[in-house]
Amino acid sequence: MKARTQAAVSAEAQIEDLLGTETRFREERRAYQPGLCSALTAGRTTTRPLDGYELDAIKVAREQLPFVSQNRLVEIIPGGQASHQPRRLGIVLSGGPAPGGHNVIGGVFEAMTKGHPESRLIGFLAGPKGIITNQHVEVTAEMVDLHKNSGGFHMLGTGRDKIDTPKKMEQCRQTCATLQLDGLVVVGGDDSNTNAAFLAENLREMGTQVIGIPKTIDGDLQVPGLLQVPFGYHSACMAFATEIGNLNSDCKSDLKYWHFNRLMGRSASHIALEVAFQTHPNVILIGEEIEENELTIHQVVRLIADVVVERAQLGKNYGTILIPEGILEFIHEIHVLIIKISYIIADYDREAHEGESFQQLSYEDQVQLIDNSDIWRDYDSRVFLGFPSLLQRGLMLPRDSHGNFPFALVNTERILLEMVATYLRKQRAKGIYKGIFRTQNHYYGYDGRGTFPTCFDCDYAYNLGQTAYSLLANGATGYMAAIKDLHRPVAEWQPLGIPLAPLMHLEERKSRLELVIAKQKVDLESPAFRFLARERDRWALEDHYRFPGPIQFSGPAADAKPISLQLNALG
Ligand code: FBP
Repeated sequence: MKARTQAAVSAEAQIEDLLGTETRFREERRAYQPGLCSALTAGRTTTRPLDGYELDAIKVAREQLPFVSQNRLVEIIPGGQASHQPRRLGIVLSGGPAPGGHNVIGGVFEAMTKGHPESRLIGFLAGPKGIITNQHVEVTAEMVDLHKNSGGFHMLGTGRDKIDTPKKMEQCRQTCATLQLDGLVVVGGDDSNTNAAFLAENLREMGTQVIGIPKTIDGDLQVPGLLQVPFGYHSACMAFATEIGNLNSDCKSDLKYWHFNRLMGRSASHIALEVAFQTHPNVILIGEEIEENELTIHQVVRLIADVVVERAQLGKNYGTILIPEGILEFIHEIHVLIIKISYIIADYDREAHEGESFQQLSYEDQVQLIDNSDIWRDYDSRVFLGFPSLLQRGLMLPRDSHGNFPFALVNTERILLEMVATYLRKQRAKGIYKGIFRTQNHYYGYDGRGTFPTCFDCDYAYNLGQTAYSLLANGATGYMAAIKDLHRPVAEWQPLGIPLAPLMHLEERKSRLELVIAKQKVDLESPAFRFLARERDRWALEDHYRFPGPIQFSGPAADAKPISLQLNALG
């Protein structure tokens, strides 16, 4: 009887082991202790101005952010008298998830409790909305431990709310006053750090300091010479590269398919660039280059089709193609229509009665409304009607709360694939193309955003959290925490406070010019891009595929860093 009970218990334990949510891998990742740069290991730090970089705020930023626009670039060094009284800090995760977010929370938590064990960290739920509506939890050591080195933002959740009205700002002020916060850490991309700058300006008098943290898998939050990449970029790129490497392996084996792969990255093509270095695809589109060369969508289609035709002549009817999801923004005729339609939508929604909106109109009525608009020319209609219907409908999709176009929801890879197929049919009729064009299309985005962070991102995010605390302890507000020299070993990383105001420019959003943090596009003069330009013809025709395999967490490949970052550091 006793033996049977023991057997039942052991079977239960085995079942729990097999079906429980706690995996061995997760347990093992939790045991990893991120490295800390030497400037932060002592605990006590001070800030000092860092000269040699031009960071000037534009006039509108000086007018709208009179206090925080006076900030100067600072570096953090050991020593000093930074006060370590008990602190009450808030933290919010904002925008799309990026691997490493939980380590930012861990970094802030460890630094502040090391500073004073009675310090408290308040985590706002579901993004900025959590501050506006005062939805929060207190972050505990157990929560930090449980989520250490894990992907996603699920400890607190996230959201894309914009703090863009006096009412919402007042609600944030009230929340910070009620919770008696002396500091707030905003983890996010360009839009969230824009929120951070305005919060810093508005919460200053009540004594709540605000620090932003550079996050986005898109890689476009950069400051030349000071911030090479935001956290999350490396992990997402590696997750995508694993998949593309696997497709390289598959298509090279059964020689049958052309794989059209769209990669996330709303605007700039940084992700596609890094994944290209990791995998050596046959075709890679870089939006910034398309813009520079003023290519039309038909020329982009030709660019792909020419490689398909050339490879067919070599008997290769297979290959991999990388398409950045933001590519449409860089094709002039499409970009113009995106801006005009965004303007018309924003205008309509502003004037609409309660409960009505552009999105509630039928597609036919939407097209009619656009056609009737003063800013819509006959030429625009001709361009619009010349697009495949998938693209026409995509252009009408609802913009997000910041007015951004939802590139993630447009099947650009399918649109291009169909246009390439049409073009190849014509080439076949002319006797130019004699190959077989069988295709598969894929989209990699949300999967990579949720991956486990690479060791690089674990370390990086943890150091950013510690840097944010250090800036707060030194009285800073209106700064973005950053780490310089990421291509060097962790111990040599240099923590910084970059003033937010000089990173801002005026951008058309919801039919108005708004002051927002500027996205950094791929620099066509950068060493990384020049290496790509040198190598890609070879990748097009030879099968020079690279198979990076899954993200490595131990062994010699565990300390890998983005290849593009390292190429740029070579100068
Ligand atoms: P962040 O800039 O907030 O980090 O988000 C970037 C991103 O992941 C883009 O790559 C993608 O286009 C977009 O978010 C998708 O947004 P959503 O999560 O709203 O679908």
